[in-house]
Order: sequence, then C-alpha cells, then structure tokens
Amino acid sequence: MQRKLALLLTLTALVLALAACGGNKNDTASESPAGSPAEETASQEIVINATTWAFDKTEYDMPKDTPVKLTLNNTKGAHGIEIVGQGIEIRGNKSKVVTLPAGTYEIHCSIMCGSGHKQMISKLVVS
Ligand SMILES: [Cu+2]
Repeated sequence: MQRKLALLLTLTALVLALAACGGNKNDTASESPAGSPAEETASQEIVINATTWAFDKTEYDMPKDTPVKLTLNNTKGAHGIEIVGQGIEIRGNKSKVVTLPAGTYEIHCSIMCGSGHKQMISKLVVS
C-alpha cells in the first residue's frame, strides 16, 4: 500500500513538472514577436530552436563584427538563451540584434525549465 502511494506521489510530481513547462509555453506563444529598432540593420538572422531539453544545433555560426538578428524560437517548453560572458540574454520567443567579435561562445538556457535544463548548452562560433 505504501509503495503504491509513493508511486502515485512520484507520478503526480512528474505531471506537475511537465504541466509547469507546458503552461509557460502557452504564455509566451501568444506574445507577438518584439520588433527591435535595429532590426533592419541586421544582415542575417540566426534562428535557435529550443525544445525540452535541447537546442536544435550543437553549434551556430555567425560573422564577426556584423549585426546579426538572433531569434529564439521555443518549439517546446519555455526557454531562454544567454551568451556567456557577453551579457546577452533572450527569453521566450523574441529576437535581438547582436554584434560580436570573433570567438567561440557558450550559449545556455537561462530559464530554469526542468530536469534537463543543465544539458541545454550549445556553441556560437563567430568568425
Ligand atoms: Cu532551461
């Protein structure tokens, strides 16, 4: 009997965790994409698709010293990206025009999105 109860509690916790993730997604999905004033100066756009719990690519490439529109698209769950060491963060389904010097940067999820949060790491190669 006690074992059944423990199992039930585990399942309940799991369902709640999943529901929290899905609920956040609905909030952000209804937002219209924010337009940035600098948007038209971006020479290209890089779309980063985030799901639970991974980015669609292990590595993204962009040209150095060139304004590029970075777009975060949450296909599942609610995620953010942070370009480590650059103070650049995008949360939800939004875009930002960024210009970076050459280098390899780590991108990771900036919103605590669940048990797989820590494995949401990718690379941004600027050259
Ligand atoms: Cu996360």
